[in-house]
Formats: sequence, structure tokens, C-alpha cells
Amino acid sequence: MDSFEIPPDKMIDKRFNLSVEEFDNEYGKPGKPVLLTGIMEKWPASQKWTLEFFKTFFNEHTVIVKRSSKRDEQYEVSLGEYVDYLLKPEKEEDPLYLADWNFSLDFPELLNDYKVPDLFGNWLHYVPRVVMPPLRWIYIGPARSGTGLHMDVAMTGAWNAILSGRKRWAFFSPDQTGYMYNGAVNAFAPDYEKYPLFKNAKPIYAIQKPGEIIFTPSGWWHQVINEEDCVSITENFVNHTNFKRAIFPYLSTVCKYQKDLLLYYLRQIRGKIFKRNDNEV
Ligand SMILES: O=C(O)CCC(=O)C(=O)O
Ligand SMILES: [Fe+2]
Repeated sequence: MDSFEIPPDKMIDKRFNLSVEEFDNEYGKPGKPVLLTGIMEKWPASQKWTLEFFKTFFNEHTVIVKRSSKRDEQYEVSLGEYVDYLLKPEKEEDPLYLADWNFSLDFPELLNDYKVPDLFGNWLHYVPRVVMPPLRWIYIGPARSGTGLHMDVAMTGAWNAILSGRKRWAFFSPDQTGYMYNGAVNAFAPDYEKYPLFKNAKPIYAIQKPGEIIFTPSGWWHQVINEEDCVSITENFVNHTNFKRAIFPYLSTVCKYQKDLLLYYLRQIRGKIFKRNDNEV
């Protein structure tokens, strides 16, 4: 896939080997995206997490894949089937994407293959899984797959590391929310007739390759396109840099999760008592 032409003054900073203090002062606390290098060289995942690895070890595991541009078109497939789809020579224009695979719920051993960078202390690591599952996902997708314009869950911050492939990112600061049409715009090919206010938006961009980690600060809008077949991992965090912004949105995410869980159990119980299994409470 052709790389998008990006003027150099619109690229996010790229920094090597930052200390925790440098990162906090220059990026974490002010909330500024950055591309970080010199962090993941020693991760076993860098060599290990190939498509063949996922097919070999998790072949039968069921995952949900979604059409990149229409997230309500979803399918349940086995990981093996999805890797076969991804490697097929015939490629789709709007491919299916394995986004948000919450891998550590089923395969905690994968956590040994990488180390959360010291720059991203995460208080959410101490939240028990029954309260809220970890905000930690693997993304696997072919060239042209991607994620539309959005803000991450609950005003959390996030880091994203690529194991293979190349991603193109566009970022918009939180004060541009009024131009974002709630994420309906394609930031890489905007329809200005439909979304005229987007003309005022001032994107900054990144091209991310293996060995590079992107920091997305809380409240920043971003859109991502995989320019090549990609395997990546991301974790969202709350810590001293974003606690004030994230805590109430995070609490409401937990409440919604707990409500859905409770409804799920009540339906099961009702199904057992009344020997029926419909979906209403
Ligand atoms: O890689 C992608 O498709 C989306 C990544 C993303 O939005 C994130 O890490 O927050
Ligand atoms: Fe995101």
C-alpha cells in the first residue's frame, strides 16, 4: 500500500530511550502523542508473535472479527481461519479485522512475551478482573484494515506496540472534538461536504513500524490504518498523569460492565428456573 505523504512538520515527535521523568514532563503530563523507540527490542514477542505462531498455538480459539469500516458487521471465526483469510492472495478492499482480542483472559501465558514499558505505570493492573477485565488487546489485520476515528475508552491513555507491519496514525487534540462529528469522518479522506467543520481540524501524524511504540494521551482523537499486514498490542492505562481526567469515565465504564454482567447472570438463572432461554429480563 502506498505511504501517505505527510509534511515533516506534521509528524509527531520520535524519541529514543526516554527516562520516566523525561516522558512524564514532556509527553505524559502535558498529554502529547509521541513515537518511542528503544523499548521493545528484548521482548520475546518481537520474534515470536508471527501469524504462523497464532495459527499454530491458537488455531481453534474463537475470536470476533469485524469489517474495518462497518463495525456492526461481525463474524465469529477461529483464529486459524482468520489467519488463512489474511494470507489469501485475493484481498478485500474493506477487510475483516481482528481488533480488540482480549487475549490475556484466555491465554495469560502471552503476558510473558512482553514487558509493559516503565513509562506507562498502570493503576488498572490492580483492578480485579471481576470488577473490570483488563484494557489490553492484540490487533491482527491485513493491509487496508484499520480503526476509524475515535477517542479511547474512558479517557484512558494508551500505548501501542507493533510486532510486524506498518500503521499510519492521525491524531487530533481534545480541543478539536467539535470538528470530529463524533468520529463519523474518515480523517484520511474527509468528505468536507458532509463534514464541513472538519476543515478546521489540524491533524498530526505518525508512521509506526516494528519496534516503535505510540503513546496516545487521554482524550486525543485518532484514526489508524494498517499499511501492511500488522500484528500489534495495546494497553490502556490510568496513572498519575491522567487520573483526574479518567477516573469518572472509568467508573462509569465499570458500572456499565457490571450491569451487563448482572443481566447476563439473571438471564441464565431465569432460563434455569423457567427452563427457557429467551433474551429478555
Ligand atoms: O491499531 C488499530 O487499529 C487501532 C489502535 C488504537 O486505536 C489504539 O491503540 O488505541
Ligand atoms: Fe484507540
